Amino acid sequence: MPSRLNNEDIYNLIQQPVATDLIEKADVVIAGSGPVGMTYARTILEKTKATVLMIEVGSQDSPVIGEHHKNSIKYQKDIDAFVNVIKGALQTVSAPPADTYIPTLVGDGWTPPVSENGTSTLIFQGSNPNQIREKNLKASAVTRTVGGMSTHWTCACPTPHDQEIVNNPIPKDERDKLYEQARKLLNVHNDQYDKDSEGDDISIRHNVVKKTLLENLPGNRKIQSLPLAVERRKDNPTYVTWSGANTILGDPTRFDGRFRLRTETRFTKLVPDKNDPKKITSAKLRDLKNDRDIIAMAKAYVITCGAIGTPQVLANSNLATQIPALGRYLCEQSLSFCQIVMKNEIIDYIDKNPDWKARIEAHRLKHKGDPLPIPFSDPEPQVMIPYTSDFPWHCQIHRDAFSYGDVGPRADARVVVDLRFFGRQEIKKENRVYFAGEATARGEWVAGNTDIYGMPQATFEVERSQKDKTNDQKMMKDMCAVASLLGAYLPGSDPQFMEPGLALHITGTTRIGNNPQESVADPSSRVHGFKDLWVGGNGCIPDSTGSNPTLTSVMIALKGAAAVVELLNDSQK
Ligand code: KBG
Repeated sequence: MPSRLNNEDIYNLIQQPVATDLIEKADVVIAGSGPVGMTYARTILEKTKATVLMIEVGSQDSPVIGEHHKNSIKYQKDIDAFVNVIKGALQTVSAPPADTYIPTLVGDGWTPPVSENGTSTLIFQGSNPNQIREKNLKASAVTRTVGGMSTHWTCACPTPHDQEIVNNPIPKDERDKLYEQARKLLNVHNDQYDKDSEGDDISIRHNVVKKTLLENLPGNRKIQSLPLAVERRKDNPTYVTWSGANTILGDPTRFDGRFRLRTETRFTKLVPDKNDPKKITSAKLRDLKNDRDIIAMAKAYVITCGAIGTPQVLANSNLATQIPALGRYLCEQSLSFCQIVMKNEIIDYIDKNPDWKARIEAHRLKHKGDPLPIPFSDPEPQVMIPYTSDFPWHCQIHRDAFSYGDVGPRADARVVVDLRFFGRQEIKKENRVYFAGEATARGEWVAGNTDIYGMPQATFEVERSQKDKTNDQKMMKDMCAVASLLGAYLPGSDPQFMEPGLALHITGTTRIGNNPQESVADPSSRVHGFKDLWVGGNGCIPDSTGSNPTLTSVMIALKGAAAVVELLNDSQK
Protein backbone atom coordinates (compact mmCIF):
# COMPACT_ATOMS: atom_id res chain seq x y z
CA MET A 1 0.00 0.00 0.00
CA PRO A 2 1.26 3.53 -0.71
CA SER A 3 1.98 5.71 2.33
CA ARG A 4 -0.69 8.14 1.05
CA LEU A 5 -4.12 6.61 0.54
CA ASN A 6 -6.81 7.97 -1.76
CA ASN A 7 -10.52 7.18 -1.38
CA GLU A 8 -10.28 4.26 -3.84
CA ASP A 9 -7.46 2.68 -1.78
CA ILE A 10 -9.56 3.11 1.33
CA TYR A 11 -12.67 1.55 -0.25
CA ASN A 12 -10.55 -1.44 -1.31
CA LEU A 13 -8.89 -1.74 2.07
CA ILE A 14 -12.03 -1.77 4.13
CA GLN A 15 -13.48 -4.56 2.05
CA GLN A 16 -10.50 -6.87 2.13
CA PRO A 17 -8.86 -8.67 4.99
CA VAL A 18 -5.84 -6.44 5.60
CA ALA A 19 -2.80 -6.14 7.77
CA THR A 20 -4.06 -4.87 11.12
CA ASP A 21 -1.47 -2.13 11.39
CA LEU A 22 -3.18 -0.29 8.52
CA ILE A 23 -6.68 -0.43 9.98
CA GLU A 24 -7.73 0.55 13.49
CA LYS A 25 -11.14 -0.60 14.68
CA ALA A 26 -13.23 0.62 17.59
CA ASP A 27 -16.89 1.22 18.33
CA VAL A 28 -16.34 4.96 18.54
CA VAL A 29 -13.55 7.11 17.14
CA ILE A 30 -13.08 10.48 18.82
CA ALA A 31 -10.88 13.13 17.22
CA GLY A 32 -9.31 15.43 19.83
CA SER A 33 -8.41 14.81 23.46
CA GLY A 34 -9.56 18.03 25.16
CA PRO A 35 -12.32 18.33 27.78
CA VAL A 36 -15.08 17.78 25.21
CA GLY A 37 -13.49 14.68 23.66
CA MET A 38 -13.02 13.33 27.19
CA THR A 39 -16.66 14.04 28.06
CA TYR A 40 -17.70 11.87 25.14
CA ALA A 41 -15.15 9.17 26.00
CA ARG A 42 -16.08 8.92 29.67
CA THR A 43 -19.83 8.89 29.08
CA ILE A 44 -19.60 6.23 26.38
CA LEU A 45 -17.15 4.05 28.33
CA GLU A 46 -19.16 4.25 31.53
CA LYS A 47 -22.55 3.68 29.98
CA THR A 48 -21.70 0.95 27.46
CA LYS A 49 -19.22 -1.86 26.89
CA ALA A 50 -17.99 -0.08 23.77
CA THR A 51 -14.37 0.52 22.78
CA VAL A 52 -13.16 4.06 22.16
CA LEU A 53 -10.21 5.11 20.05
CA MET A 54 -9.11 8.71 20.62
CA ILE A 55 -6.98 10.46 18.03
CA GLU A 56 -4.72 13.37 19.01
CA VAL A 57 -2.45 15.29 16.66
CA GLY A 58 -0.16 16.38 19.50
CA SER A 59 2.05 14.43 21.84
CA GLN A 60 1.40 13.49 25.45
CA ASP A 61 3.42 15.99 27.46
CA SER A 62 2.56 14.79 30.95
CA PRO A 63 2.59 11.25 32.41
CA VAL A 64 -1.07 11.78 33.30
CA ILE A 65 -3.27 11.95 30.19
CA GLY A 66 -4.14 15.61 29.55
CA GLU A 67 -3.20 17.03 32.95
CA HIS A 68 -3.10 20.79 33.60
CA HIS A 69 0.54 21.86 33.51
CA LYS A 70 -0.10 24.47 36.22
CA ASN A 71 -0.37 21.67 38.77
CA SER A 72 3.42 21.70 38.91
CA ILE A 73 4.54 23.35 42.13
CA LYS A 74 7.07 25.28 40.06
CA TYR A 75 4.27 27.28 38.42
CA GLN A 76 2.20 27.63 41.56
CA LYS A 77 5.22 29.22 43.17
CA ASP A 78 6.04 31.36 40.13
CA ILE A 79 2.99 32.16 38.03
CA ASP A 80 5.01 34.43 35.71
CA ALA A 81 6.96 31.38 34.51
CA PHE A 82 3.71 29.84 33.29
CA VAL A 83 3.35 32.63 30.72
CA ASN A 84 6.11 30.93 28.74
CA VAL A 85 4.35 27.56 28.90
CA ILE A 86 1.24 29.12 27.39
CA LYS A 87 3.24 30.96 24.74
CA GLY A 88 4.85 27.68 23.75
CA ALA A 89 1.50 25.88 23.67
CA LEU A 90 -0.33 28.31 21.37
CA GLN A 91 0.08 28.08 17.59
CA THR A 92 -1.62 30.91 15.72
CA VAL A 93 -4.34 29.99 13.23
CA SER A 94 -3.95 32.49 10.41
CA ALA A 95 -1.00 34.77 9.80
CA PRO A 96 -0.87 36.83 6.62
CA PRO A 97 2.45 36.64 4.79
CA ALA A 98 5.08 38.93 6.22
CA ASP A 99 6.24 42.11 4.61
CA THR A 100 9.72 40.89 3.89
CA TYR A 101 11.23 44.05 2.55
CA ILE A 102 14.16 44.63 4.87
CA PRO A 103 15.39 48.17 4.22
CA THR A 104 18.57 47.65 6.22
CA LEU A 105 19.59 44.44 4.47
CA VAL A 106 22.95 44.94 2.77
CA GLY A 107 25.40 42.81 0.86
CA ASP A 108 24.08 39.64 -0.71
CA GLY A 109 21.34 38.76 1.85
CA TRP A 110 18.39 37.11 0.11
CA THR A 111 15.19 39.04 -0.40
CA PRO A 112 12.08 37.92 -2.34
CA PRO A 113 11.78 39.13 -5.95
CA VAL A 114 9.64 42.19 -6.56
CA SER A 115 6.46 41.26 -8.46
CA GLU A 116 4.88 43.14 -11.36
CA ASN A 117 2.73 45.27 -9.09
CA GLY A 118 5.85 46.29 -7.24
CA THR A 119 5.34 44.36 -4.03
CA SER A 120 7.27 41.54 -2.51
CA THR A 121 5.84 39.22 0.05
CA LEU A 122 7.32 36.07 1.36
CA ILE A 123 4.94 33.19 1.91
CA PHE A 124 6.74 31.46 4.72
CA GLN A 125 5.57 28.04 5.81
CA GLY A 126 2.24 28.28 7.60
CA SER A 127 1.39 31.82 6.49
CA ASN A 128 -1.87 32.49 4.73
CA PRO A 129 -1.85 34.53 1.50
CA ASN A 130 -5.69 34.65 1.51
CA GLN A 131 -5.97 36.33 4.88
CA ILE A 132 -7.25 39.91 4.73
CA ARG A 133 -5.50 41.62 7.62
CA GLU A 134 -8.53 43.72 8.63
CA LYS A 135 -10.72 40.61 8.93
CA ASN A 136 -8.27 38.43 10.80
CA LEU A 137 -8.47 37.15 14.35
CA LYS A 138 -4.78 37.64 14.59
CA ALA A 139 -4.23 36.20 18.03
CA SER A 140 -6.50 33.21 17.55
CA ALA A 141 -4.52 30.08 18.28
CA VAL A 142 -4.76 26.35 18.81
CA THR A 143 -2.97 23.97 21.15
CA ARG A 144 -1.86 20.62 19.79
CA THR A 145 -1.21 18.34 22.74
CA VAL A 146 -2.98 15.61 24.67
CA GLY A 147 -5.55 17.51 26.75
CA GLY A 148 -5.65 20.44 24.32
CA MET A 149 -6.19 23.85 25.88
CA SER A 150 -7.13 22.22 29.19
CA THR A 151 -3.40 21.78 29.82
CA HIS A 152 -3.07 25.54 30.39
CA TRP A 153 -6.55 27.09 30.62
CA THR A 154 -7.64 29.55 33.30
CA CYS A 155 -10.34 27.07 34.45
CA ALA A 156 -12.99 29.81 34.66
CA CYS A 157 -16.43 28.19 34.50
CA PRO A 158 -19.19 30.78 34.96
CA THR A 159 -22.72 29.77 34.03
CA PRO A 160 -23.92 32.16 31.32
CA HIS A 161 -26.73 34.63 32.05
CA ASP A 162 -30.07 33.82 30.37
CA GLN A 163 -29.44 36.68 27.92
CA GLU A 164 -26.30 34.90 26.76
CA ILE A 165 -28.31 31.79 25.88
CA VAL A 166 -30.88 32.65 23.23
CA ASN A 167 -30.27 30.19 20.39
CA ASN A 168 -29.38 27.05 22.30
CA PRO A 169 -31.98 24.45 21.23
CA ILE A 170 -31.62 22.39 24.42
CA PRO A 171 -34.63 23.19 26.64
CA LYS A 172 -33.82 25.20 29.80
CA ASP A 173 -34.77 22.47 32.31
CA GLU A 174 -32.59 19.95 30.56
CA ARG A 175 -29.80 22.49 30.21
CA ASP A 176 -29.82 23.23 33.92
CA LYS A 177 -29.39 19.53 34.72
CA LEU A 178 -26.64 19.16 32.14
CA TYR A 179 -24.84 22.23 33.52
CA GLU A 180 -24.92 20.61 36.96
CA GLN A 181 -23.36 17.43 35.55
CA ALA A 182 -20.78 19.46 33.64
CA ARG A 183 -19.75 21.30 36.82
CA LYS A 184 -19.21 17.93 38.54
CA LEU A 185 -17.19 16.52 35.66
CA LEU A 186 -14.95 19.58 35.60
CA ASN A 187 -14.76 19.68 39.42
CA VAL A 188 -15.93 23.31 39.55
CA HIS A 189 -15.82 25.18 42.89
CA ASN A 190 -16.34 28.80 43.83
CA ASP A 191 -15.04 28.68 47.39
CA GLN A 192 -11.44 27.54 47.14
CA TYR A 193 -10.05 31.02 47.86
CA ASP A 194 -12.62 32.13 50.47
CA LYS A 195 -12.73 30.30 53.79
CA ASP A 196 -11.33 26.98 55.01
CA SER A 197 -13.26 24.45 57.08
CA GLU A 198 -12.34 26.34 60.28
CA GLY A 199 -13.89 29.51 58.88
CA ASP A 200 -10.52 31.22 58.36
CA ASP A 201 -9.85 33.23 55.21
CA ILE A 202 -7.79 31.16 52.76
CA SER A 203 -6.48 34.05 50.71
CA ILE A 204 -5.93 37.53 52.11
CA ARG A 205 -5.73 39.08 48.65
CA HIS A 206 -8.84 37.36 47.37
CA ASN A 207 -10.90 38.42 50.35
CA VAL A 208 -9.67 41.99 50.35
CA VAL A 209 -10.29 42.48 46.61
CA LYS A 210 -13.79 41.00 46.89
CA LYS A 211 -14.62 43.10 49.96
CA THR A 212 -13.33 46.31 48.32
CA LEU A 213 -15.55 45.76 45.30
CA LEU A 214 -18.58 44.67 47.33
CA GLU A 215 -18.36 47.82 49.44
CA ASN A 216 -17.54 50.33 46.75
CA LEU A 217 -18.84 49.30 43.34
CA PRO A 218 -22.24 50.87 42.70
CA GLY A 219 -25.11 49.01 41.01
CA ASN A 220 -26.32 45.50 41.63
CA ARG A 221 -23.22 43.84 40.21
CA LYS A 222 -23.49 40.45 41.96
CA ILE A 223 -19.77 40.43 42.81
CA GLN A 224 -18.69 36.90 43.73
CA SER A 225 -15.85 34.42 43.68
CA LEU A 226 -14.99 33.20 40.21
CA PRO A 227 -16.28 29.64 39.66
CA LEU A 228 -13.16 27.67 38.80
CA ALA A 229 -12.41 24.10 37.83
CA VAL A 230 -10.02 23.79 40.74
CA GLU A 231 -9.73 22.18 44.14
CA ARG A 232 -7.43 23.09 47.00
CA ARG A 233 -5.17 20.18 47.86
CA LYS A 234 -6.15 18.44 51.08
CA ASP A 235 -2.60 17.15 51.70
CA ASN A 236 -1.10 20.63 51.31
CA PRO A 237 -3.58 23.51 51.08
CA THR A 238 -0.87 25.89 49.90
CA TYR A 239 -1.40 24.38 46.46
CA VAL A 240 -4.39 23.59 44.28
CA THR A 241 -5.21 21.01 41.62
CA TRP A 242 -6.42 22.58 38.39
CA SER A 243 -8.75 20.45 36.30
CA GLY A 244 -7.57 19.18 32.95
CA ALA A 245 -8.82 16.60 30.49
CA ASN A 246 -7.66 13.94 32.98
CA THR A 247 -10.15 15.22 35.58
CA ILE A 248 -12.96 14.43 33.17
CA LEU A 249 -11.67 11.05 32.00
CA GLY A 250 -10.65 9.78 35.44
CA ASP A 251 -8.40 6.74 35.73
CA PRO A 252 -8.42 5.11 32.26
CA THR A 253 -7.27 1.72 33.61
CA ARG A 254 -10.78 1.17 34.98
CA PHE A 255 -11.98 0.65 31.40
CA ASP A 256 -9.87 -2.52 31.01
CA GLY A 257 -8.28 -1.59 27.71
CA ARG A 258 -11.49 -0.29 26.10
CA PHE A 259 -9.95 3.20 25.87
CA ARG A 260 -7.03 3.73 23.51
CA LEU A 261 -5.26 6.98 22.70
CA ARG A 262 -3.23 7.45 19.51
CA THR A 263 -0.97 10.46 19.77
CA GLU A 264 0.81 12.40 17.01
CA THR A 265 -1.83 11.15 14.62
CA ARG A 266 -3.68 13.60 12.39
CA PHE A 267 -7.39 13.05 11.85
CA THR A 268 -7.29 13.91 8.17
CA LYS A 269 -10.84 13.32 7.01
CA LEU A 270 -14.00 11.28 7.10
CA VAL A 271 -14.60 8.95 4.17
CA PRO A 272 -18.25 8.70 3.17
CA ASP A 273 -19.86 5.58 1.73
CA LYS A 274 -19.63 5.38 -2.08
CA ASN A 275 -23.40 4.99 -2.46
CA ASP A 276 -24.60 6.87 0.57
CA PRO A 277 -22.75 10.17 1.12
CA LYS A 278 -24.53 10.63 4.47
CA LYS A 279 -22.92 7.52 5.94
CA ILE A 280 -19.31 7.42 7.11
CA THR A 281 -17.38 4.27 6.25
CA SER A 282 -14.10 5.17 7.91
CA ALA A 283 -11.71 7.91 8.84
CA LYS A 284 -8.41 8.60 7.19
CA LEU A 285 -5.66 9.29 9.71
CA ARG A 286 -2.03 10.16 9.26
CA ASP A 287 0.51 8.56 11.52
CA LEU A 288 2.86 11.52 11.81
CA LYS A 289 5.65 9.54 13.47
CA ASN A 290 5.91 7.08 10.59
CA ASP A 291 4.62 9.36 7.85
CA ARG A 292 1.93 7.05 6.53
CA ASP A 293 -1.84 7.02 6.23
CA ILE A 294 -3.93 4.55 8.18
CA ILE A 295 -7.66 4.16 8.49
CA ALA A 296 -10.00 3.82 11.43
CA MET A 297 -13.42 2.20 11.30
CA ALA A 298 -16.17 2.72 13.85
CA LYS A 299 -19.91 2.83 14.39
CA ALA A 300 -19.76 6.49 15.40
CA TYR A 301 -17.32 9.34 14.73
CA VAL A 302 -17.03 12.32 17.07
CA ILE A 303 -14.97 15.32 15.97
CA THR A 304 -13.85 17.49 18.89
CA CYS A 305 -10.83 19.34 17.53
CA GLY A 306 -11.79 22.84 18.68
CA ALA A 307 -13.73 25.65 17.02
CA ILE A 308 -11.28 25.75 14.10
CA GLY A 309 -10.06 22.16 13.90
CA THR A 310 -13.55 20.62 13.82
CA PRO A 311 -14.89 22.56 10.80
CA GLN A 312 -11.46 22.04 9.24
CA VAL A 313 -11.89 18.25 9.38
CA LEU A 314 -15.41 18.53 7.97
CA ALA A 315 -14.27 20.83 5.17
CA ASN A 316 -11.40 18.49 4.34
CA SER A 317 -13.99 15.71 4.13
CA ASN A 318 -15.68 17.63 1.30
CA LEU A 319 -18.72 18.40 3.47
CA ALA A 320 -18.67 22.21 3.26
CA THR A 321 -21.11 22.36 0.35
CA GLN A 322 -23.52 19.97 2.08
CA ILE A 323 -23.41 21.96 5.34
CA PRO A 324 -24.10 25.63 4.53
CA ALA A 325 -23.59 26.82 8.12
CA LEU A 326 -20.12 25.28 8.45
CA GLY A 327 -17.64 27.85 9.79
CA ARG A 328 -20.29 30.61 9.83
CA TYR A 329 -22.02 32.56 12.63
CA LEU A 330 -18.58 32.87 14.20
CA CYS A 331 -18.35 34.96 17.35
CA GLU A 332 -15.24 35.87 19.30
CA GLN A 333 -15.12 37.91 22.46
CA SER A 334 -13.45 41.27 22.74
CA LEU A 335 -11.02 41.38 25.64
CA SER A 336 -10.03 44.45 27.60
CA PHE A 337 -7.18 44.15 30.04
CA CYS A 338 -5.19 46.08 32.59
CA GLN A 339 -3.20 45.43 35.74
CA ILE A 340 -3.26 47.57 38.85
CA VAL A 341 -1.06 47.96 41.88
CA MET A 342 -3.25 47.86 44.98
CA LYS A 343 -3.92 51.11 46.87
CA ASN A 344 -2.07 52.06 50.05
CA GLU A 345 -5.33 52.02 51.98
CA ILE A 346 -5.96 48.40 50.99
CA ILE A 347 -2.47 47.38 52.11
CA ASP A 348 -2.99 49.29 55.40
CA TYR A 349 -6.31 47.50 55.89
CA ILE A 350 -4.57 44.14 55.44
CA ASP A 351 -1.88 45.14 57.93
CA LYS A 352 -4.37 46.13 60.59
CA ASN A 353 -6.87 43.29 60.16
CA PRO A 354 -6.88 41.18 63.37
CA ASP A 355 -7.99 38.09 61.43
CA TRP A 356 -4.73 38.04 59.50
CA LYS A 357 -2.42 39.26 62.29
CA ALA A 358 -0.91 35.88 63.22
CA ARG A 359 -0.21 35.02 59.60
CA ILE A 360 1.39 38.38 58.90
CA GLU A 361 3.51 38.22 62.06
CA ALA A 362 4.74 34.73 61.17
CA HIS A 363 5.64 36.00 57.70
CA ARG A 364 7.52 39.02 59.07
CA LEU A 365 9.40 36.87 61.54
CA LYS A 366 10.69 34.76 58.72
CA HIS A 367 11.25 37.57 56.22
CA LYS A 368 12.49 40.46 58.28
CA GLY A 369 12.36 43.73 56.43
CA ASP A 370 9.54 42.76 54.07
CA PRO A 371 7.40 45.91 53.96
CA LEU A 372 4.37 44.02 52.61
CA PRO A 373 1.94 42.38 55.02
CA ILE A 374 1.21 39.56 52.57
CA PRO A 375 2.78 36.11 53.01
CA PHE A 376 4.55 34.86 49.88
CA SER A 377 2.28 31.80 49.77
CA ASP A 378 -0.96 33.83 49.95
CA PRO A 379 -3.17 32.55 47.10
CA GLU A 380 -4.08 34.96 44.32
CA PRO A 381 -7.45 36.78 44.09
CA GLN A 382 -10.12 35.07 41.96
CA VAL A 383 -13.14 37.40 41.80
CA MET A 384 -15.86 37.72 39.17
CA ILE A 385 -18.38 40.36 38.25
CA PRO A 386 -20.84 38.36 36.18
CA TYR A 387 -22.70 39.40 33.06
CA THR A 388 -25.88 41.35 33.88
CA SER A 389 -28.42 43.12 31.64
CA ASP A 390 -27.06 46.54 32.61
CA PHE A 391 -23.43 45.51 32.28
CA PRO A 392 -23.50 42.89 29.50
CA TRP A 393 -19.95 41.57 29.79
CA HIS A 394 -18.07 39.05 31.93
CA CYS A 395 -15.39 40.39 34.28
CA GLN A 396 -12.49 38.60 35.95
CA ILE A 397 -10.63 40.45 38.69
CA HIS A 398 -7.88 38.01 39.47
CA ARG A 399 -4.24 37.19 39.01
CA ASP A 400 -3.35 34.68 36.39
CA ALA A 401 -0.78 33.82 33.83
CA PHE A 402 -1.62 33.94 30.20
CA SER A 403 0.49 34.57 27.12
CA TYR A 404 0.77 38.13 28.43
CA GLY A 405 0.41 39.80 31.82
CA ASP A 406 3.55 38.62 33.58
CA VAL A 407 4.65 41.17 36.17
CA GLY A 408 8.39 40.53 36.15
CA PRO A 409 10.56 43.05 37.95
CA ARG A 410 8.05 45.90 37.43
CA ALA A 411 6.40 45.47 40.84
CA ASP A 412 6.03 43.06 43.72
CA ALA A 413 3.61 40.54 42.21
CA ARG A 414 1.66 40.33 45.48
CA VAL A 415 0.22 43.81 45.02
CA VAL A 416 -0.76 43.33 41.37
CA VAL A 417 -4.32 42.49 40.32
CA ASP A 418 -5.38 41.71 36.73
CA LEU A 419 -8.65 42.89 35.22
CA ARG A 420 -9.98 41.02 32.17
CA PHE A 421 -13.36 41.96 30.74
CA PHE A 422 -14.91 39.86 27.97
CA GLY A 423 -17.44 41.37 25.52
CA ARG A 424 -19.88 39.69 23.16
CA GLN A 425 -20.09 39.94 19.38
CA GLU A 426 -23.28 40.28 17.36
CA ILE A 427 -24.10 36.98 15.66
CA LYS A 428 -23.79 37.37 11.89
CA LYS A 429 -23.76 34.71 9.21
CA GLU A 430 -21.03 36.62 7.33
CA ASN A 431 -18.55 36.28 10.17
CA ARG A 432 -16.79 33.05 9.37
CA VAL A 433 -13.74 30.89 9.06
CA TYR A 434 -13.32 29.11 5.74
CA PHE A 435 -10.97 26.55 4.32
CA ALA A 436 -9.94 26.95 0.71
CA GLY A 437 -9.78 23.93 -1.54
CA GLU A 438 -11.61 22.17 -4.33
CA ALA A 439 -13.18 18.84 -5.18
CA THR A 440 -11.37 16.77 -7.80
CA ALA A 441 -13.10 15.01 -10.70
CA ARG A 442 -13.14 11.87 -8.52
CA GLY A 443 -15.07 13.72 -5.86
CA GLU A 444 -12.16 13.99 -3.45
CA TRP A 445 -11.43 17.32 -1.92
CA VAL A 446 -7.99 18.82 -2.19
CA ALA A 447 -6.96 21.64 0.10
CA GLY A 448 -5.65 24.89 -1.37
CA ASN A 449 -2.83 26.19 0.75
CA THR A 450 -2.36 24.24 3.94
CA ASP A 451 -1.34 24.86 7.51
CA ILE A 452 1.87 23.43 8.92
CA TYR A 453 0.09 20.14 9.58
CA GLY A 454 -0.97 19.79 5.94
CA MET A 455 -4.63 20.55 6.68
CA PRO A 456 -6.57 23.18 4.67
CA GLN A 457 -5.54 26.62 5.88
CA ALA A 458 -8.14 28.42 7.99
CA THR A 459 -8.92 31.97 6.84
CA PHE A 460 -10.95 34.40 8.96
CA GLU A 461 -13.53 36.85 7.69
CA VAL A 462 -14.62 38.49 10.91
CA GLU A 463 -15.67 42.07 11.59
CA ARG A 464 -17.03 43.75 14.69
CA SER A 465 -20.22 45.70 14.08
CA GLN A 466 -20.83 49.27 15.23
CA LYS A 467 -23.00 47.83 18.01
CA ASP A 468 -20.08 45.63 19.10
CA LYS A 469 -17.72 48.59 19.10
CA THR A 470 -20.08 50.75 21.14
CA ASN A 471 -20.51 47.95 23.65
CA ASP A 472 -16.74 47.43 23.83
CA GLN A 473 -16.29 51.10 24.59
CA LYS A 474 -18.76 50.89 27.49
CA MET A 475 -17.00 47.77 28.75
CA MET A 476 -13.65 49.56 28.74
CA LYS A 477 -15.15 52.47 30.69
CA ASP A 478 -16.54 50.02 33.23
CA MET A 479 -13.18 48.24 33.56
CA CYS A 480 -11.47 51.55 34.28
CA ALA A 481 -14.09 52.40 36.92
CA VAL A 482 -13.58 49.05 38.63
CA ALA A 483 -9.79 49.37 38.39
CA SER A 484 -9.86 52.80 40.03
CA LEU A 485 -11.45 51.30 43.14
CA LEU A 486 -8.56 48.92 43.55
CA GLY A 487 -5.44 50.91 42.72
CA ALA A 488 -3.22 52.54 40.14
CA TYR A 489 -2.33 51.16 36.70
CA LEU A 490 0.86 49.16 36.57
CA PRO A 491 3.01 50.99 34.00
CA GLY A 492 3.03 48.99 30.77
CA SER A 493 -0.30 47.33 31.64
CA ASP A 494 -2.57 50.34 31.18
CA PRO A 495 -6.13 49.69 29.96
CA GLN A 496 -6.02 48.20 26.47
CA PHE A 497 -7.96 45.99 24.09
CA MET A 498 -6.11 42.82 23.34
CA GLU A 499 -5.51 41.57 19.81
CA PRO A 500 -8.68 40.05 18.25
CA GLY A 501 -8.84 36.31 18.93
CA LEU A 502 -6.81 36.39 22.14
CA ALA A 503 -9.78 35.39 24.28
CA LEU A 504 -9.59 32.00 22.52
CA HIS A 505 -13.35 31.71 22.88
CA ILE A 506 -14.56 31.29 19.28
CA THR A 507 -18.10 29.93 19.09
CA GLY A 508 -20.61 29.18 16.34
CA THR A 509 -18.49 27.45 13.69
CA THR A 510 -20.24 24.08 14.16
CA ARG A 511 -23.31 25.41 15.97
CA ILE A 512 -26.16 23.23 17.12
CA GLY A 513 -29.75 24.06 16.19
CA ASN A 514 -32.89 22.74 14.62
CA ASN A 515 -32.55 24.38 11.21
CA PRO A 516 -29.97 22.67 8.93
CA GLN A 517 -29.60 25.89 6.96
CA GLU A 518 -28.47 27.82 10.02
CA SER A 519 -26.73 25.15 12.05
CA VAL A 520 -24.31 22.28 11.54
CA ALA A 521 -25.70 19.77 14.01
CA ASP A 522 -28.93 18.97 15.81
CA PRO A 523 -29.46 19.65 19.55
CA SER A 524 -27.64 16.37 20.29
CA SER A 525 -24.63 17.61 18.27
CA ARG A 526 -25.25 15.00 15.55
CA VAL A 527 -24.42 16.52 12.17
CA HIS A 528 -27.68 17.18 10.29
CA GLY A 529 -28.54 14.34 7.96
CA PHE A 530 -25.91 11.94 9.34
CA LYS A 531 -26.57 8.98 11.59
CA ASP A 532 -23.01 8.35 12.73
CA LEU A 533 -21.28 11.74 12.90
CA TRP A 534 -21.03 14.12 15.88
CA VAL A 535 -19.26 17.43 16.46
CA GLY A 536 -18.16 18.85 19.80
CA GLY A 537 -16.42 21.89 21.29
CA ASN A 538 -16.91 25.63 21.58
CA GLY A 539 -17.91 25.75 17.91
CA CYS A 540 -21.18 24.00 18.88
CA ILE A 541 -22.30 26.95 21.00
CA PRO A 542 -24.92 28.78 18.89
CA ASP A 543 -24.82 31.93 21.03
CA SER A 544 -22.60 34.89 21.61
CA THR A 545 -21.43 34.88 25.21
CA GLY A 546 -19.22 37.00 27.41
CA SER A 547 -18.78 34.07 29.77
CA ASN A 548 -16.00 31.55 29.18
CA PRO A 549 -17.34 28.74 26.98
CA THR A 550 -15.81 25.48 28.29
CA LEU A 551 -18.56 24.69 30.80
CA THR A 552 -21.22 25.20 28.13
CA SER A 553 -19.34 23.03 25.63
CA VAL A 554 -19.10 20.20 28.16
CA MET A 555 -22.81 20.67 28.92
CA ILE A 556 -23.65 20.32 25.20
CA ALA A 557 -21.29 17.34 24.85
CA LEU A 558 -23.04 15.46 27.65
CA LYS A 559 -26.23 15.48 25.60
CA GLY A 560 -24.30 14.50 22.47
CA ALA A 561 -22.61 11.62 24.26
CA ALA A 562 -25.99 10.32 25.43
CA ALA A 563 -27.09 10.20 21.77
CA VAL A 564 -23.96 8.20 20.85
CA VAL A 565 -24.78 5.77 23.68
CA GLU A 566 -28.29 5.40 22.27
CA LEU A 567 -26.91 4.61 18.80
CA LEU A 568 -24.55 1.98 20.27
CA ASN A 569 -27.35 0.41 22.30
CA ASP A 570 -29.62 0.34 19.25
CA SER A 571 -26.90 -1.38 17.22
CA GLN A 572 -26.84 -4.16 19.86
CA LYS A 573 -30.55 -4.92 19.40
O1 KBG B 1 -8.35 35.10 31.71
C1 KBG B 1 -8.43 34.13 30.74
C2 KBG B 1 -9.83 33.62 30.61
O2 KBG B 1 -10.32 33.08 31.79
C3 KBG B 1 -9.98 32.71 29.50
O3 KBG B 1 -10.79 31.80 29.53
C4 KBG B 1 -9.23 33.06 28.27
O4 KBG B 1 -9.04 31.99 27.44
O5 KBG B 1 -8.02 33.66 28.48
C5 KBG B 1 -8.01 34.68 29.41
C6 KBG B 1 -6.69 35.33 29.45
O6 KBG B 1 -6.54 36.12 28.35
